Amino acid sequence: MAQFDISYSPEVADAQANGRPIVALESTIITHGMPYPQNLETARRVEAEVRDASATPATIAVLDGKLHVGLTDVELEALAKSRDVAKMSRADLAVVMAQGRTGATTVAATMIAAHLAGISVFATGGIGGVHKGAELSFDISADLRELAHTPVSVVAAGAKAILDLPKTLEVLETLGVPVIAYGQDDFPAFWSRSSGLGAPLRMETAQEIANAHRMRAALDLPGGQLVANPIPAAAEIAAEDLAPIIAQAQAEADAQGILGKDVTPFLLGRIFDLTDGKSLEANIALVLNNARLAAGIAQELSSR
Ligand code: PSU
Ligand code: MN
Repeated sequence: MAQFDISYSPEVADAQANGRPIVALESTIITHGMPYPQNLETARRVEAEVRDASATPATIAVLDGKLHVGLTDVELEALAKSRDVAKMSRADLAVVMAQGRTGATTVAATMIAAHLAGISVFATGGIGGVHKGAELSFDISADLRELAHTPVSVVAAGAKAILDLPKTLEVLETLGVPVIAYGQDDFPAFWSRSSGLGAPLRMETAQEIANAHRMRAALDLPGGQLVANPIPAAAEIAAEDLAPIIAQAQAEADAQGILGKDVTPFLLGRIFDLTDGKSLEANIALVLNNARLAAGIAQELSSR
């Protein structure tokens, strides 16, 4: 039998020993979602935001084959600077570990690791979803199936507007994933507060979200919840300003034959260039906002 140990950071081990709230954080956003040095700066700020909200951050990654739940600052910096890090979803996690390689976790792989570590709440930017043209490419993120499978509540600013959002919501419904908009009726679209689509569910407080998380477990239903937290108004980019930029980035991806795992990082990188970095500022603001709400949910879950 293959064996593995989880390597916990001292901070996370301490929180676990004392039953304090913990928020899982992904690492693909660091290695594939943002350029250096903003990726490192953001990762540190997100961790600080979780601490300020009285919870403990657990950034998750595989370093030289070892699954880490919580990174030291030295490890975080090394990861943010490294070049050939694998982007790991459910399919890749065991392979990268068995081969002793280094990999960053997507939403799907972060959920798996968080659950193994007994962590119920996870904050990120945006989840993967159904890509535009999926009826031909079949490109549907493994994040969606993971939400149906693994009991972690994921706080995200909706799904990126580079995706086909109506199809993403349909697949989530088919998979039985609760999609809960926080404090508004509309499903948010990452850089913009509204996608123009209604969210299936709405909640106003972290406590309600925690209660629904517990009730799902009590009913023995597999899977987690998607908590869709709109970007703060001051940081949003209007959907109509972004639409032509997204269309251009998508056209370039198609023309260059970008496929599979490379699609999301390619589109994010082009949108960063085409907005002169404005998309990144919005991205940072929304991740911080999600970290705060996730810490509140983690508080509520640990207070019983
Ligand atoms: N959100 C971001 N930047 C990212 C991602 C999300 O702001 O880089 C990553 C997440 O790790 C997500 C992944 O799980 O993109 C989805 O990739 P794919 O579409 O290949 O499943
Ligand atoms: Mn994909």
